[in-house]
Amino acid sequence: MVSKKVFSLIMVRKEAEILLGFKLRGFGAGKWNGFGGKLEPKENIYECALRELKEECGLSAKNLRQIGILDFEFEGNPILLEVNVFETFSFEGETVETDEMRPKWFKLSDVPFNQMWPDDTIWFPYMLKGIPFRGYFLYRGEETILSHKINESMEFSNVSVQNS
Ligand code: 8OG
Repeated sequence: MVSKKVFSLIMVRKEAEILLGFKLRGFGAGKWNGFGGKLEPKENIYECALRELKEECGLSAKNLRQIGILDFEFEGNPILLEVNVFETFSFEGETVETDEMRPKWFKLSDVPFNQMWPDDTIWFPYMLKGIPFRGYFLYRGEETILSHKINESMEFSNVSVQNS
């Protein structure tokens, strides 16, 4: 039987920089990535994104824009992953290193793609141009993309965050 796990991923941005975290443990350890994690029971995907951002790097986002959905399949594994990708340019707090992530701002010209998930090179250009996207990737292990497709998507809805 095929089942699906749902995740959030937030990209925190300034005009010419992006905040990434070096993942210190768990799935994707040793890679730079945005912040996020698995949807918990009784929360929606926006609550999940906000909670994970706060837990992993100490920042509170003041609004979130969903920019994409990525579906992942891993060869030989019946569990599909759905990653809901958000961006924010509006946030509060100071970044802190946690036991899971070491945050660092990168210039957009200096994003360390060779130490990131290989699919990131494919969907970052959509994010940077402000084009919503929907992608599918079939992986062998964590480094090889066997096939993929990516398309422009309809706009997703925007949320402003109250009292956070
Ligand atoms: O809870 P945990 O840290 O294990 O959640 C995994 C995080 O990694 C979650 O934010 C979703 C994200 N993620 C994947 N696959 C990929 C991928 O291929 N590229 C990027 N950029 N992020 C991914 O699970």
